[in-house]
Amino acid sequence: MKFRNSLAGLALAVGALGMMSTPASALELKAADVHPEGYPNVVAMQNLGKKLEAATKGRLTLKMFPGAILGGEKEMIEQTQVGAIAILRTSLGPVGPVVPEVNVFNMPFVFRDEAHMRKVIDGEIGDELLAKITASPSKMVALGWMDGGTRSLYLKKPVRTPEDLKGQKVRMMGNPLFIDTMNAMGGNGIAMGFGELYSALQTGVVDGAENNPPTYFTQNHYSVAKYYSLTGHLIIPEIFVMSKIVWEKLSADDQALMKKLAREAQMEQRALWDKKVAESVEGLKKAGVEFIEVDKKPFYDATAAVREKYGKDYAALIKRIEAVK
Ligand code: BDP
Repeated sequence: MKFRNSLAGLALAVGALGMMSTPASALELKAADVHPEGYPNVVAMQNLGKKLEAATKGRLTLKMFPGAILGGEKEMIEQTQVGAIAILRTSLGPVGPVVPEVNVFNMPFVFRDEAHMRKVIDGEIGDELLAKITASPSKMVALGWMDGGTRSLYLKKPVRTPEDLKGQKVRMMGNPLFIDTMNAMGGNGIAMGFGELYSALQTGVVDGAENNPPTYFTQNHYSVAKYYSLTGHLIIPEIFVMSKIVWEKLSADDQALMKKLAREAQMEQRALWDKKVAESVEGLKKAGVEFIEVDKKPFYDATAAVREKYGKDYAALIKRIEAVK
């Protein structure tokens, strides 16, 4: 008894003196993103980390691994599932093969525009989808959404109609839904990791790709494919998830704190995103990229079978998405 009391007393004294610089429960969370330092998603996540550190007095910290140093999104999802990555920011695209229900958000032209997408992810449908990911066997806890803007085509030649895509090899993210989308739009969809894309464009392994203005700009893809055809065929939200293995190590209070900070990060990224889109469009124009207005209707019509194929099991959910005004 005496011994225990003196140990407790010692622990108290050491704690009060602030000498326990690394308490046993300290945890460094490894976070990852394919985008480079300075990109809105990366900045929002780093700021979440700073707030987390402040709120827990350094007990929980976040270490960011940007620029795909831990691999492409498919590989990073796998690392998150086994707990090697604690927090991952990823497009919803490569999550589709792991949690099929999220493919509803990955379908071509499922959102009318970005404002529609934002209303959906901010509201109850967005919450429900995050909960579905968390409840699935994916071993990921979905914390929040991020903005991924609108994806349009960029090729080495102007594309105005589905006919212009004939024979063109276009890189898509790794999800059969996107290959079907590109094939339906008239081209040949090629699944390829993000990291391989620049050299594939340069060497002509592919003729083009599709993405939002910030990615097209920051990855320098415009220097090897300068015709940006504004098809707007995909408006894919992005998510950030935590490894369930790591999540379960957190106390209920820490989990609640993470959820609160996640919502703040979602809103912060959005403000940064809008700025980044404007800067990117300006930078692309300055660099001589040709922005081509296209009639979206033929692309919308051409992809009806894709929405039918991937949406047929989720008809009620799609109706609810459409009803969000
Ligand atoms: C970007 C997304 C990123 C994807 C990338 C891609 O932000 O998550 O990895 O597209 O096309 O817009 O692979």
